[in-house]
Amino acid sequence: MFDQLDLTKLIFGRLSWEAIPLHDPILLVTFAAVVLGGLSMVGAITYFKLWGYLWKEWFTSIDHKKIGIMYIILGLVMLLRGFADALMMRAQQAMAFGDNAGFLPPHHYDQIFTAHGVIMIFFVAMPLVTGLMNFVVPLQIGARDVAFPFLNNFSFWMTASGAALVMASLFVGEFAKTGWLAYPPLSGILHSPDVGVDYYIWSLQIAGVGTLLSGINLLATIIKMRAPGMTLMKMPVFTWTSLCTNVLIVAAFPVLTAVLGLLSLDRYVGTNFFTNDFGGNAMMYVNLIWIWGHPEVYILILPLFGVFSEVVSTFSGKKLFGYASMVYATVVITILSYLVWLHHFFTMGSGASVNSFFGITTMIISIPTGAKIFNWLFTMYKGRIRFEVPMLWTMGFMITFVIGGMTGVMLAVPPADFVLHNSLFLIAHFHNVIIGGVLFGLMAGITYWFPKAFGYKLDPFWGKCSFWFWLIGFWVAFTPLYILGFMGVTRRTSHFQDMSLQIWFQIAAFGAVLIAFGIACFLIQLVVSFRKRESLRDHTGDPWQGRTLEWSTSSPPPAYNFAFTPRIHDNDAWWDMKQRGYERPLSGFLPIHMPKNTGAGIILAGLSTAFGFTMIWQMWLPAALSFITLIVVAIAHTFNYKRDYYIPADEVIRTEAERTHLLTSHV
Ligand SMILES: [Cu+2]
Repeated sequence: MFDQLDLTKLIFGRLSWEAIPLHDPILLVTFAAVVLGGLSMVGAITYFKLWGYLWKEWFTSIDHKKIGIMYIILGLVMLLRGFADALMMRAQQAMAFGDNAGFLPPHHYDQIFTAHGVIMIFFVAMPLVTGLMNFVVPLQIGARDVAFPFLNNFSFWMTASGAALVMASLFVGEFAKTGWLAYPPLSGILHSPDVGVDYYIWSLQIAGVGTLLSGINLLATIIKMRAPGMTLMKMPVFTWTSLCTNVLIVAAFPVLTAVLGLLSLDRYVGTNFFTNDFGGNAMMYVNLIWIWGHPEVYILILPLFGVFSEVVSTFSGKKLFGYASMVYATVVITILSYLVWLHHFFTMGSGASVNSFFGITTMIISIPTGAKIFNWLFTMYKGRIRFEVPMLWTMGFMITFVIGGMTGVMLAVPPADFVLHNSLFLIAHFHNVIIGGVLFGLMAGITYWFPKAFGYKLDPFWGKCSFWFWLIGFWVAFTPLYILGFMGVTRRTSHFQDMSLQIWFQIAAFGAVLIAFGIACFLIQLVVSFRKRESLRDHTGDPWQGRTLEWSTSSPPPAYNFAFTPRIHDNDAWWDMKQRGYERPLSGFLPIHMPKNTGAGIILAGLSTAFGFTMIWQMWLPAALSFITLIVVAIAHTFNYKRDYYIPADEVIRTEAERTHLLTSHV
């Protein structure tokens, strides 16, 4: 029935040796570097016999603290890749003028700005934000873990799988050349017949499942697993912003899954949802993807608004000003973030009335955001401010983000947007709010909760270096883009004729180098802190005199978080407990019921990666095989009844005694 040719086609599909980019020197060097780096890492792990430890203690862990840390490691690794793309773009744009074509051919440049956007949003910002929420929220609400620990592990590995597919596209085939949102008809099969857009679709679909499941998980956790007494208006602000973020994730990510699903149908089976003919409508894709896209930017920033509230209150030594208005502002932003998506394409020609509606809703969002800024300032007012590193990132955020917000309001005015749409002004604006808001917030949050996770603080000297390089680097890199945008220079251009513009791109490139120093200082900070961990150790569990519940546990907290579920009386639960003269219980401990680690999550995600890869290359037989195996393993896992155990009471007693000794012997 099948001759030799058919069978090879069914097995290997479009995959062939040509898919390996041996012709491209840049990719070849990167390939060699990555293989070398990968091999030495595998070698080191094997040499130090760490595979068993990594598998048992980390890869199969269902502990929210470890999963949170793994998300953050994934985000930081992908930050290096995403930033390498940024450096290449800046270098190309600084040199490609007049006769000089630069070092990146146009199709390679297109892949780089597409990969940069996709990686920074989906595989840097999302994992870092999800990692912070995963680590902190259960500790802040007095819970032992998230609602669905196994699902949490699986969600992480699905996110990592999506990242693996994007990385694979660097060396096998190519990535999309469409921009980070893959607008059709360019992303349709007619204009993008290669595997690039399929890599884009499958990596986001697989990671999207992980994000949606972790959204459901955290939502159920916050709604159902708060300690007694912690009513909604007694929840810490970070937990509130996480709640709203996960509501947005559950409401918005299915739209992304659906629109990418429709695009896949157009590409695989020739439907006409987004084509130029047969009744297709590309603008429907643009509407749908921004109905996800704009809530997405608030999914990213809201948790960091929560971080800033925690940091400002702690380092001002004062209760957060306007707790209730902070909560209401968060809820209002959450609702409004769903009503502004069309500001991304005022130029679609939908008419003055529609544009005015979306312009006004967009401007209104700045009101609750402004309320937050004023609440932080009033918290600092007359506070005893300690300029620790998390507080520096927070103050850098306030200045940078407010300016970014103002340029956002400018773009929300449709006539102004008609001039500035898709110019470098827009690029400067969204980097202004994403770097100034999301990145600065993540750095503040990581530095703030690092001692809780690892038991020692990060070295403040290198922390301050990283902060100042990032802050100055940001303004040096993006101010020229605001100016070039006003001059009408469009985004995504790999070569220029007008020599007078070159100086601005060279300044911007220098700014990017300063940011590179900021990243290097952060990596040095991690290494130096690890080496100096004894002198930086936090013996109190409360290194910053925090106010919320996570600071009541030791650093790092025990696997079960709390031996006794605390009783809550105030949104600053720990502060309130300290005022009430909280005594650590030394007796009455019971065995603690815990879920077991499991390898099912990483195995199912691995099978999903195989399915995605084989679908990208149309290797139908292996695709069918991996899909069937995936289903079989998922069903088999439901029959694994031995999925929990008890920590015996005497082990709890021993752990608590150790920690109480640790906590009290250094008072
Ligand atoms: Cu938007």
